[in-house]
Order: sequence, then structure tokens, then C-alpha cells
Amino acid sequence: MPFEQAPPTLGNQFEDDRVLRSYLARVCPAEMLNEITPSLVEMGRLAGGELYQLQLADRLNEPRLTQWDAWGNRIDRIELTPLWRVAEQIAVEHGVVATAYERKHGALSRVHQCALAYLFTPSTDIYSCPLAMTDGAARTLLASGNQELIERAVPHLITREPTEFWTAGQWMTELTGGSDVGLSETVAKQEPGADSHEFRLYGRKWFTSAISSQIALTLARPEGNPAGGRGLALFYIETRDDEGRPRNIEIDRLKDKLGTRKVPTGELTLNGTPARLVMGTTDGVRNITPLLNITRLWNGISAVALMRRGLALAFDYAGKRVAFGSTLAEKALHVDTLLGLQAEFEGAFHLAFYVAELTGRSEAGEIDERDASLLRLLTPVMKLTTAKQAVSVASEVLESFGGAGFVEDTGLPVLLRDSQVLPIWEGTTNVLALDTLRALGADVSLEPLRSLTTKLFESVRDTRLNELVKIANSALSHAENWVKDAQATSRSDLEAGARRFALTLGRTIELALLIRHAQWSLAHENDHQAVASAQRLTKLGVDLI
Ligand code: MFK
Repeated sequence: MPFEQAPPTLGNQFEDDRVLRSYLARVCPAEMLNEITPSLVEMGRLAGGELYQLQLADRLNEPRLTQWDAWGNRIDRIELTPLWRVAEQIAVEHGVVATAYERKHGALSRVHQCALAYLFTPSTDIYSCPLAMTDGAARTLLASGNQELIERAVPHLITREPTEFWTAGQWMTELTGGSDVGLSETVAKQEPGADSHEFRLYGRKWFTSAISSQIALTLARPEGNPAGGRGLALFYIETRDDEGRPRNIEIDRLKDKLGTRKVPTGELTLNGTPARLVMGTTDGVRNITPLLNITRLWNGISAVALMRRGLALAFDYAGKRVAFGSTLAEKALHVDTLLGLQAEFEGAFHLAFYVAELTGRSEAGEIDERDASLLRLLTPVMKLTTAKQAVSVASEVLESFGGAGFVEDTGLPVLLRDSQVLPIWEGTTNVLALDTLRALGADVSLEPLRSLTTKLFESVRDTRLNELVKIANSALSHAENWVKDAQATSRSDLEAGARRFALTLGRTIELALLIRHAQWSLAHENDHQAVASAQRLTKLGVDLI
């Protein structure tokens, strides 16, 4: 018989996921768990079945921009790939955005929605991008109190009816600034006789994701406003007229990117684009932050989702690939390598879903002041930490396949390319490390984190876990001392160490959440796997200061 290598395969991505199922069993009341389980089983089936098969078959397709019709008219039509068209339908029908707004399970609806997004994302080549922005736009419009725009747009953003569904864009980046958004040059002008909310926008948006959206939230400077982020205003745009023609928007070209190649990312010229003010004529940067914080949550959920996909494939393959006389699953070093990646994934998972819990409580109006500060702090910490982990896990996952991981038609390299965007968009690691300092405020107090870890460790009884508690406490104390000292020394010392500091906070809280879960899992499931992952996470390094 000639040698035949069995490829890695996926089962039901919910049923096979010990970490997700164990987490949901801990945080959801039994009745809620019974109610939401069918939706997760179905999404897990699609993600490991027909959606995954379609993803593999769609590998070479990319979105296309047609700028002109045969008769010389500018049309700027975007054609999405078959995978994305199906992904949109599934996302809408299964409520991957809607679940958070229907709020059938109160504050925990956000957790249910994030679980759906986590299962859905890795089989869709980042269809999570338009969904994240749609979710963020809905949250931002609701927070704005602009009743007219809420009534007009939000029902489309959170519908379960595909023919009614709109996606939203987040048009922030300009040539002058991807990070320093206050440098934006787009100008908002008012025409004589226009109502006070109606403007026309003139400028160039340089790196706009998923430009096939029906609406966009964007920033522009009303004429006469001062420079900087405070002089910008937040605007709402409907991108096309009733005949589908762009409303004074030209798509100059699509970006040729390392990854997220299914996402139509464009350079746009706004040439008198009609736009409505969302809230006030100033403070655009501050007013768009609800959108930023929701997309940063999605970024973290996508990071853990991509890690989980890589590991599902790598563990499956390890049972099938024979080398030096046995399967890889029987090789101590291969297993040790994969379990290290699993520990990174589990830490990241608990941090991302903890931020989802806090977000849900905030949206449901069930958060106190201390936890609100915790949410503000942990959102950038979680985003930057999980994004870095996703890139390094994806790189190791490819290596665990040997040469096959480097070959495109295995479907593996896309995991690394798509992960690489996660530390870049929605704020780079450094920008978010500085945002972490901003969130701590002038007194750089880590008290909200200290009281969180104290609470998490109350239930810990297992002696192995008690050893890990000491490591987490010591890392947090080091971070506390470092930040106070650096603050007292100089702003430049503080900023220079901000990345190591923020990553230490991220890894410490990951460890603390994993310890708490491991204790629960021991007590309720008699399962030692989370303990083992927590032990490994400490060996991989927690204190990076
Ligand atoms: C896979 C899932 C994810 C998919 C999403 C894909 C779509 C990708 C599309 C994009 O990438 S869109 C572009 C995303 N761009 C960014 O994320 C910008 C990154 N830069 C920053 O985040 C900067 O920190 C920032 C632009 C906010 C700095 O601007 P400024 O003008 O220097 O802000 P400033 O003056 O510090 O803050 C203005 C106000 O906002 C302050 O409040 P006050 O006015 O009350 O003092 C800040 O405290 C507040 N603020 C800033 N960031 C905040 C925030 N409030 C809450 N949360 C935040 N994150």
C-alpha cells in the first residue's frame, strides 16, 4: 500500500471544546445553559462541518472591486466571496450580533453572544470584522441617545432577518494617523439651509475595513473646530443610495494585505458625502470609544477562537501523524509543546470571556463603579495580551505540522496571517499599553485588580493552586511597585515600560482567572486539566517586567 497521510479533521466545535463547555457550566445558571446549548451545538456543527468545508473550498477567492460599468459610469461595486455571503446569512440567522441585544439572559447574554462568535469566527476568514463593527456601531448609537438614528439604524444592525441586515463600518484611519486619530483631516461642511445635524464630508479614509457596509460611523472636523481629537465630531453615514450607488464616496482601491484577505479593506475618498451628526459637534474621539471597546472585545474573542482552531487541528493531527515509530501524540516533546500552547489559550480564553462578562453587566446597568473601572482597564489589557498570544500560538501551530504548516492548500498558513492583524488593528500593542496607563488614571492604582484577585482566590483550596496564587500575587505586587516608582521617576520611564507592565497585568489576571476556574473544575467536574494548564502558564512566564 502506498503511504497515505490522513489530514486533520474537525468535529463539532462546541461538543469538542472542554474549555468553553466547562466555563459555561460555571458561569451560567442551569436553566440558561439548557436554553442556550442547542444554539451552541448547532454553531459548533456548522463551524466544524459545512462552514469549514466551504472555507477550505473558498481559499483562493478574494473580494473584487469593480470601479466602472461598461458605459463609463462610476459604480464602485464590491463583490464578496461565496464564503462571506454564506457566513453573513448564518451570522444573522443565528444572532451572532443580535443575541447581545435581545438580552434574553440578562447580563449573561453578552457571554452567550461571545460564545457564538467564538465558535463562528475561525471558519469564516474573519467575517468577525464586519460583525464586530456592526455590534460596536449599535452600542455606540444606543449610547448616543440620538433617537432618530437609533430608530433608523439599530433594528437593521441587530436583526435576525438576513434581508433586513445592515453591517456598519468604522472609518477612522487616515493617512495622517492610524493611532493618532486626532490628526484626521476630513472636513465636515454645512450647506446653506441644511438642518443643524446635516453635513457633507470631504477627505480621505486610508484603511477602512469591510467597505461593503450599508452604514459607517466616522470622524470629521466641522469647519472652524480646533485641531486634535476634541475638534472632531462623530458622524453617521449611509453609504449607498436607493439604487445602490455610492453616495459621493469613491473607493480608490482595495488594500493588498498580508492577511484578512477576505475582508474588503479600501482607501476611500469622501467627496461631499452626506452625513449626520451622532452627538454634538466636538469630542468625536471620546464619543466613538464605545465602538472601540466593543471591537476590542471582539478582537480578544477572535484571538482565542483562532488559537482554539489551531489547537483543534494540531491535536487531531498529532493522533494521525506517525514519525520515528509512533504517532506524534505519543511523543513526549510534541505533547509538551502542544500543552504549552493549550495553557496560553486557556489563560487567554478566561481573560477574554471575563471582559465579556463585565461588558454584559455594564450594558445591563448591573455594574458598580469599581467593576466599571475594571472593565475600562481590562479591555485594553485583554486586547493586547490575547492578540500577542494568538500570533505566537499560530506560529507554533504551523510548526507542529512541519512542512505541511507552511503549505497554503492545507488551509493552515491563513491562521498565522489572520492572527497577525490582531495586535495591529483596533490599537497596536504599544497604543493599548499607553491606553492601559490612561485607564489607570493619575494615581496609577491597581486596587481594582487587587480586589479582583483577592475575590478570585477566596475559593482556592488545592495545594498545587495555592503555589500558583503566590506567583500571581507576587507578579501583581511587582507591577504595583514598578508603576508607582516609574510614575514618580519620569513620564518617559513610565511609557518605556508600559508594554512589559500591561502584558504582566494581562498574564497575571489570566493566571488568576485560570486558578479560580481550575479550583471549580476540580470540585465540580473532578477534572485536573485546568490545574495543569495553570501550572504551565506560570512556567511560560507571567511577570514580564
Ligand atoms: C476581529 C475583531 C475585531 C475586528 C475589528 C476590525 C475593524 C478594524 C478597523 C480598525 O482598525 S478602525 C481603527 C481603530 N483605531 C484605533 O483603535 C485607534 C487607536 N488609537 C487610540 O486608541 C488612541 O488611544 C486614541 C485615538 C483614543 C487617542 O486619541 P486622543 O485624541 O489622544 O485621545 P484622548 O484625548 O486621550 O482621549 C479622548 C477622550 O476619550 C478622553 O476622555 P475625556 O475627554 O473625558 O478626557 C479619554 O479618556 C477617552 N478615551 C480614550 N480611549 C478610551 C477612552 N474612553 C474609554 N475607552 C477608551 N478606550
